[in-house]
Amino acid sequence: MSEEMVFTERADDAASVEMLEKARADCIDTCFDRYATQKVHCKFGVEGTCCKICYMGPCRITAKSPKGVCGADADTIAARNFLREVTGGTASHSDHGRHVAILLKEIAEGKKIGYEIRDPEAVHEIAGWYGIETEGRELLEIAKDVADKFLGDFTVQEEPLSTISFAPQKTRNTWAAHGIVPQGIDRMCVEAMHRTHMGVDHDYKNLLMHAFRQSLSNGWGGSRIATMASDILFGTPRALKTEVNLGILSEENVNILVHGHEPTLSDMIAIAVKQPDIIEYAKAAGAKGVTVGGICCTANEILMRHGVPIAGNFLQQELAIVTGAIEMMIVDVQCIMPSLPIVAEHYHTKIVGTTAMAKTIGAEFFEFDEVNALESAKELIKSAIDNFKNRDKAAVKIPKSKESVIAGFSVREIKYMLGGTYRASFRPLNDAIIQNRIKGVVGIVGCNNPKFKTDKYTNELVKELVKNNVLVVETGCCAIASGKDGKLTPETALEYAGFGLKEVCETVGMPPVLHMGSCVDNTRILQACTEIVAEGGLGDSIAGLPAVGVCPELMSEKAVSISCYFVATGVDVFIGHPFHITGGPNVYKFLTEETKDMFGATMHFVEDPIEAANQIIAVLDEKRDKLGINKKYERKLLDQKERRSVD
Ligand code: SF4
Ligand code: MSK
Repeated sequence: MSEEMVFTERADDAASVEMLEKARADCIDTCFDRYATQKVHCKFGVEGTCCKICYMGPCRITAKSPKGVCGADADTIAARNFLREVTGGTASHSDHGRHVAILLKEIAEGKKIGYEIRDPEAVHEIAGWYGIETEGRELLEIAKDVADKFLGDFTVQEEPLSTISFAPQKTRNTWAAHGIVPQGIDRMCVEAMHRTHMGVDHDYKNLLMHAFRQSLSNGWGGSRIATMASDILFGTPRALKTEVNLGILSEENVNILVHGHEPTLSDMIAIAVKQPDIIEYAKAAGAKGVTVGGICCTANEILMRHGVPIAGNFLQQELAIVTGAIEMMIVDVQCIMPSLPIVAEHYHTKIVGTTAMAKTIGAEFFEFDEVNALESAKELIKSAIDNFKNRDKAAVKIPKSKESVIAGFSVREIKYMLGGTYRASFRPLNDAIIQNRIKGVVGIVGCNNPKFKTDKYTNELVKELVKNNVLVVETGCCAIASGKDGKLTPETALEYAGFGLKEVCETVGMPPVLHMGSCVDNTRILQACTEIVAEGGLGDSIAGLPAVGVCPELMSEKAVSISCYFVATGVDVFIGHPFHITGGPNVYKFLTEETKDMFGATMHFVEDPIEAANQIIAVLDEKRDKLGINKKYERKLLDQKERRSVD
């Protein structure tokens, strides 16, 4: 354990600071301590110039040895490494999508009980996008065709990915012009691994163009499928109110946390925990009830659909266990630290893995029975309740901090908020942007990372953007950060927002920072951009919109893939620290400058959030200038005569 750690410099929220202090008192190492021991990072890894693709190496690029044994230079090596990172991200999001799509198909075929299609409207809407016949057909029949379309996009060989057709025509034209229209998701990933094998693709530009092509098969393919299939099965989110941060845990209740990304089991846990027999079982064990909370994006999935409170984001997974009040943490896939069972050893917490492909040493494995999902979820909850008796009350300390949040902003819900049931559309938002009451829309997405003070970048950036009339949409761990910082309520608008944004938020009754879901749900942002273009008045491609993406505390390979598909779609992306590409000068230049001419957007690495806000606003202004709408908004009170002329 590092001695010198100043806890208030490690996290921006009081609950995390309190738990870091408790971890120290309990002699437990967390990722913050381990980071301190790893602080001197390998220069070649940081710069992307270490190659271990073949066994003539590993090779490292230096001034004295500018080429690897095979002759590969720094740009080739950095580009290959970068493409492999993008592949990791695309594969993870897309495999998540595949699992939900397979579940949808099995349900449509009547093979799974306990699950049902909760959003028939979404089945019809999505079938319409694919051109699937719906007239006079049974819901399950249509759903099966939709699931087949989803699954077909993983394996299509020569034809373009069908979900690409959901993008605006002009955006698709750009992809076609640059030869990056993706085929099947699986092929895109396999091809990336082939191209980066020793002795195949050596041209850094060619490699990077495949990174963009493959990332499109994530953003417009795998992730989009994950979101669509989840909306069909678990419901398209509606606005709802709940709470976030470790203070949602209860001393009197059995506390269960769900952590990871896939909602299949956690959604059933959220249902099972409300069943009378489970509540009785908890009472018989001496508890008042059961609290289910979430960590990371599984949390976002069940928050959006059930209002289940969130205990914390990525860097709080260990700190949640340090409360000493968790009976069970149920983990699925992605962003789960292998350290969890080691931290849990100090308390009574059971770590339970539920996915055969994702096992952790020291965690129990529970074979979730999707065929009898509800009963299976109950069995797991009962095992957590049985563990309540083992809680050491003297070891429990639950922070008080928690904040109210309004979440659940799917595209459908945003349109409803803007126009009500009968006039649901993006028209009011487009008008507000055209009138410069709202300067633009910024999507803040992704993780947190112990290299930085947890969530600080996100929190400072959000405040600065909202103050400058920028509507913020968020997903993933950044959305949780804003929730903890009290920014996900309509009242935030009153306190922080600039005049124009405040006016819109007050009229509509929505927060100036909208929680749109988990990290696969970045595709909701792409869908919103598409609908804003279709609504009219803001150009004919996503590249023309005053919209920007931000990934403040990049941690995962998924964030690298996300950054690529946003840029290829024409949305500039700001990232809080550079990718592992700085050792390849041409790679760096290509990604941060040259893509502008191709896609109308590029990557920006900016380490200071206020500086990032200034640069983001400059990008929004530039796009507004091009649209001819960059005029100052002034509130004007009209007299009767002027009103009649407007009518
Ligand atoms: Fe070295 Fe080339 Fe092999 Fe990479 S592919 S390890 S640069 S010899
Ligand atoms: S969980 S990928 S830390 S957002 Fe999606 Fe959070 Fe990033 Fe994992």
